[in-house]
Amino acid sequence: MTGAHAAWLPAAAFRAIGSRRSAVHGRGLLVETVRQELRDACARFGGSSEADDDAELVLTSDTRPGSPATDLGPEGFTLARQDGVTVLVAGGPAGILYGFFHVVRLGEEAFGADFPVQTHRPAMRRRMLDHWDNVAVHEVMGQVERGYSGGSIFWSDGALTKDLERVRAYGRLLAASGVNAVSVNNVNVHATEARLLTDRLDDVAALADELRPYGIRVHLSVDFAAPVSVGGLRSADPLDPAVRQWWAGASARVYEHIPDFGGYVVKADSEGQPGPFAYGRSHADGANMLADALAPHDGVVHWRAFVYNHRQDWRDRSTDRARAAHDHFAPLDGQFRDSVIVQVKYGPIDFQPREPVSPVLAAMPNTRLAVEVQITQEYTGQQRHVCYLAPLWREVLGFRPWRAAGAAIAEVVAGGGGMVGVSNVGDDRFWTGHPLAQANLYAFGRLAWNPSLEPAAILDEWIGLTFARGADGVPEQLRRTLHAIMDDSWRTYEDYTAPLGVGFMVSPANHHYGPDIDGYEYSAWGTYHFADRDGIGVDRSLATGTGYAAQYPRPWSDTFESPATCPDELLLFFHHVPYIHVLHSGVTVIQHIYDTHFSGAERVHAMRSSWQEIEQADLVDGDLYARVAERLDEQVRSAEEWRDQMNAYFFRKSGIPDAQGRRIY
Ligand code: GCW
Repeated sequence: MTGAHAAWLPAAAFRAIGSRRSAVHGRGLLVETVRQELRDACARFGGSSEADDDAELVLTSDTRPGSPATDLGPEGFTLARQDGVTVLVAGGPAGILYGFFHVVRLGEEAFGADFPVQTHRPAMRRRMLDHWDNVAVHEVMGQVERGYSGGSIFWSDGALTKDLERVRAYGRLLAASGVNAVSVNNVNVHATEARLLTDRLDDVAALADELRPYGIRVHLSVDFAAPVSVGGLRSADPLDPAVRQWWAGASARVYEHIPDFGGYVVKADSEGQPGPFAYGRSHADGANMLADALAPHDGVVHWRAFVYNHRQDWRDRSTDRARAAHDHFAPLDGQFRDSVIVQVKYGPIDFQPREPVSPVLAAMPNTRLAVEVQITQEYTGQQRHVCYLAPLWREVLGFRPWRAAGAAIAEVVAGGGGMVGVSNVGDDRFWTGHPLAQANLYAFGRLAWNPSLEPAAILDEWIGLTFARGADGVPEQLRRTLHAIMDDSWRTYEDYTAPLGVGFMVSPANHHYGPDIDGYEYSAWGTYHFADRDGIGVDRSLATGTGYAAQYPRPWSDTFESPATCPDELLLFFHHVPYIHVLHSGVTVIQHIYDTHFSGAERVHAMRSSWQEIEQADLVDGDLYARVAERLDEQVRSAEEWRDQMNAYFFRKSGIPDAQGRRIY
């Protein structure tokens, strides 16, 4: 493996375990993985990994029916101090694996005399990463669609990567964060990638072999039209018996190659991808057909709800992209097979830094739902900007569509399809381009495992592991500085980009980077802000707008319906208001725009200064320091560009000066 950064598993993180005597009981692949981990750690730090009688750490499982560990499920475990020994009892081999990495995370703490009993089990059974990786470099999208970390770690030059060690190291990192499923190709399935399902199955099997020892199942994005594009049939109609038979045969072959294959991911009738609409069939027909093909093998279908008209006429004010997923999917509730997971983007539009939580997540009680987030920072700074996303995801997971009366989103998806994140990893030495973006990948896994973790606490774990040095752990100054830079970086990003939930305003060039306020205003994509000389925002109320607000259950539909009750941060998503509209915060919309853009850009300057202090104190490796420093320079430049374009644009539209008389161009 070509010198990849250790991320959150540097050797130093294994000191507490590696310097002790330990024993692991049990058999099977995952237990062997842990055994090898222990051996490696002990070889480095002088402990012993086969200390049967005098172990200080014992890892075992208890799968007898009715035992407390079994009740925790196959991935759960308890951890306790018993007579001076730290004992981990898991509900199965996977629990030993996750428990082991939990002990790594705890370090010395796990061996303290007053260590309290802990029990852990994942809130969500499905914790999945989608890679938008292409096997063959795509002429427009490159190798990784919306990838900001170099090429794919799975594919290179149209073939399987030669660096399978790197794939294994990735699996190891993911297991240590809690992820247990990976889809290895782009949801936009091009010609070469469609064949992963057929004559290129060996490649997928090779990836599965590397990821399996870390408890990760491999999934594939498939072309809904595969019976035509690779199967030579004339139709892909989901109700056509020949088509159904084709999928059954193809799926059986997949399982011959990969017995623990996870299932299919499908983007259908979306942004030009084929789907059941071409045959006059519903999305339930399409998804169920695939579910039936996978049923004998216990696989699942992740069917994406990201379906909308991407050829809209901007003149047409009656079509609202935000409504689309709910309009298409809510009426289908109850029609999907149990092995279909409807995968819903967290917001109704497209991974903007601020969107309301998708109402689809509250509209399908009889369907297994997964919430999809974007770890790769397409709209949040493209791994050139520091933008720690856990606070955003935490808000989504904690949102209660029925207020106190009902479940939070985390509970809605826990019993169904769990959480899916679009991966931010590439073949870059730091995995994620921006080294601090590793925290987003780590936080994704941790939140999918336990959605009630605090973002700052997750960040603290990540810092403690990633920057572990000698026996003393992480220098306090480094810890403090990283929190200062990262904790609120999402809100900072929100502040200097599109205001109050209105979204987009990014460059419509294929990259989506940097400000272009009217870039999408007259486009076909359905993402408009409607700024004129008097005001800005999209009227999505039921009374006078597109009616989107009414897609929420009460009382949220009422809350969003009126500007008087709509939360400030979403005001322009739901309403078109005058610039002089006074927010709940007490300032006008126009003054809010000026204030947040000045203060946001200023905070980015402060982030850069904080980072510079790290160098003076020599607290991180030189190349990591330099990579972050270079990206912070770009973030400062870009935040100033955003600030100046936004302020100038809205000053020119409104003619209203900044109350504080700051410089507007
Ligand atoms: O955010 C948009 C991206 C597309 C992506 C699409 C999707 C994979 O700009 O690149 O396509 O969403 O989620 O399917």
